[in-house]
Amino acid sequence: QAGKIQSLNEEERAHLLPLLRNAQWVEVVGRDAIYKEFIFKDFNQAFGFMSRVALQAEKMDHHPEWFNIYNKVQITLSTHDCGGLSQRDITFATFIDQASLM
Ligand code: H2B
Repeated sequence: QAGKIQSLNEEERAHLLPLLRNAQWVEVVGRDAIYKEFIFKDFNQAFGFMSRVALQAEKMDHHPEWFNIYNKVQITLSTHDCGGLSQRDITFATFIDQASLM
């Protein structure tokens, strides 16, 4: 994590955004961020998922904006340090998708 964090360039976006969209992540309108909604069987499953994501967030020093009601978790990812999407968000989104399948 050394050095200044860079927002994704056009080439990286052209490559990565379609992959993210395939995984149900969408671009937030009016903001350089991505969003996905996760639905679980119940609150226990949702909160287990959130616990896994929270531990990883601390490890990465990269934190989600999220909202939970019962079995639903809505997540927005953006990198505040660069004012937009960075590779950290992509890496984190990939982790979050894996954590949602456990
Ligand atoms: N999370 C996210 N999503 N973006 C950041 O830019 C960010 C973060 N920066 N978590 C980290 C913490 C920074 O504020 C601390 C001081 O390392």
